[in-house]
Amino acid sequence: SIQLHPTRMRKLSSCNSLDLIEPLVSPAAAEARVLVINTGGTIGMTLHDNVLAPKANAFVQSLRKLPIIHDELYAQQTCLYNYYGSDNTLVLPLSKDNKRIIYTVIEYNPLLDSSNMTTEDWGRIGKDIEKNYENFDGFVILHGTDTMAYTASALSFMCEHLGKPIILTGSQVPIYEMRNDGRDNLLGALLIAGQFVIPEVCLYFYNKLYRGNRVTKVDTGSFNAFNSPNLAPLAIAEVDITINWDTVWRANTTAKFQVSTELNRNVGLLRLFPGITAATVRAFLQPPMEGVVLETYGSGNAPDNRPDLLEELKKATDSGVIIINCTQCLRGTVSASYNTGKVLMDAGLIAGGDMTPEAALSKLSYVLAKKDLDIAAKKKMMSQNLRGEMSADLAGAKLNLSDSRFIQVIAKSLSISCKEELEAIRDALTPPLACAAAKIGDVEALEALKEMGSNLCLGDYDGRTPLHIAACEGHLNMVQYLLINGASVYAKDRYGDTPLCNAVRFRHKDVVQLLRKTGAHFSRNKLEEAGTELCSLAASGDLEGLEIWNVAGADLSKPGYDGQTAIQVSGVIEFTACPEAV
Ligand code: ASN
Repeated sequence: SIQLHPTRMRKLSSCNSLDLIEPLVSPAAAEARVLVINTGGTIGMTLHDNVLAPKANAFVQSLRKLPIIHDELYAQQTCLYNYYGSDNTLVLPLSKDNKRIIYTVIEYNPLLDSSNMTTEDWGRIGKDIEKNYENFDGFVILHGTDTMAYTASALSFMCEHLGKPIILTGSQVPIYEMRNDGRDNLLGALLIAGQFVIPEVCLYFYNKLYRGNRVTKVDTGSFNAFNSPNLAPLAIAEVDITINWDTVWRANTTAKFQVSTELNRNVGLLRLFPGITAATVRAFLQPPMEGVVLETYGSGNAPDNRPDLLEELKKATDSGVIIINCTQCLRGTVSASYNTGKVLMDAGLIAGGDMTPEAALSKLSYVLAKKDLDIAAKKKMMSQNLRGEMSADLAGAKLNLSDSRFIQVIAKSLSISCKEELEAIRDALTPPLACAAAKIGDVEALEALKEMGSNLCLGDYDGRTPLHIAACEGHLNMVQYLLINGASVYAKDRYGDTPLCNAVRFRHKDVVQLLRKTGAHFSRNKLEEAGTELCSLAASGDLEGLEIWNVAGADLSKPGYDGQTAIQVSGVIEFTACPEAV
């Protein structure tokens, strides 16, 4: 808990109303400091000529008169104004948890209707937070509701390695009116920012705290104006303020907080509609466009009978424009369930998961501004979960190990924390996960596992390595990937089988050839015992089987248990020794 600032304690002795201090300032009275940045919005608007517009230099004065928002007596008794040297520092009444939240309001000039916000304004907010980061426990941004979801999303990306709460709020009705939602919203935001270390950019509205990059404005007339369709609120303020700590996002670094104000403005949102012309799409994708969020139908679909459209998209992605596929639906994720979705992936689009278009757009703007990254790295970053803006869809994967998405999801979600326990879980989980990825030939999933530091040579509970599994399934590219990444051709499972034995058993000639090239061979024993098996293949006329054995290095002139060789049994076949076998 934060104690009353010692310097202020000292100053108290020179305060005029010293006689009143004693009962209020006990050493246990914890204080927290919050910086409020008032950027504008309805919360501070008044009517002019019958329309609402921001009113400058009036906000703090009116807060001062609201006892639920400011405790003037405490301020006087503790010399608040003297100490902070200005009258824009106010204090909330004592909270239920015995905390005093002292907040300083800075007001932007001009105050903006949020429809007037630009990326420069986002940068200004970011810089002001950075400048004051160490002096405050939390930050509240007063902002118009119209573009609050965009600002919240953008700030979530711009604020790197964030460790303190930044909460955007505002209102539907000005705080100056009798019935308004501004007071409650401001109060809730201040209480949370001052009392809970939620290291995220959040949005607080109508008793709920949301992750900022998950919200969208859904109502023009209701106090319940925001919705976070794909993520439950981080906190609910009812009788008590209940924080959903399991959902709170944490940066997995020890790096220092910084704000990246570089944003790329050559980005755009394009909403598909039936009958959209290729000319419209072409015009939209013209240079200098660098990143586009394509708002598609349903689970990420577009017409698959419109080669003209698809060609425009493909041309753009080929020339380096990053296009993110996000759904027009309020809730849910894009997935490759339909051919109408697959055609977009084929055209080079990146799946946006369940990101809101606001989050996807500001993420693009942030990622595209990274000068030290090449296009491949930027694309990769766009498909990664940077600040909790997209879900790991565990439910959709139905906890099925043969679903490649599940493996990727596990890999990704395990890598978001740096705790030692998680490393232990990773080490325990990754061998079977790598085997499952090998089974379905999902090289990307294996890459994800490798990136998080997994050893791809480890075997499962039966000692079966990913290479064994890939050899059984005949996934040539997977075998190749594993070999390049250090898998051993000599690994034996609990039955004594090597990947070569497996590839022969399931008759994957190309895999056998590749393993042989890498030095795989049957053991002397196995070669000794092979005669009988070869004879039985010969007896049933199984030429393919014999050929595989031959490629694997078996000697067809080895006699079986009765002294006969496979060649004698079949009578006709002639095999030349496989070149790799020599
Ligand atoms: N037009 C206002 C704004 O976004 C709407 C609001 O704040 N409720 O600034």
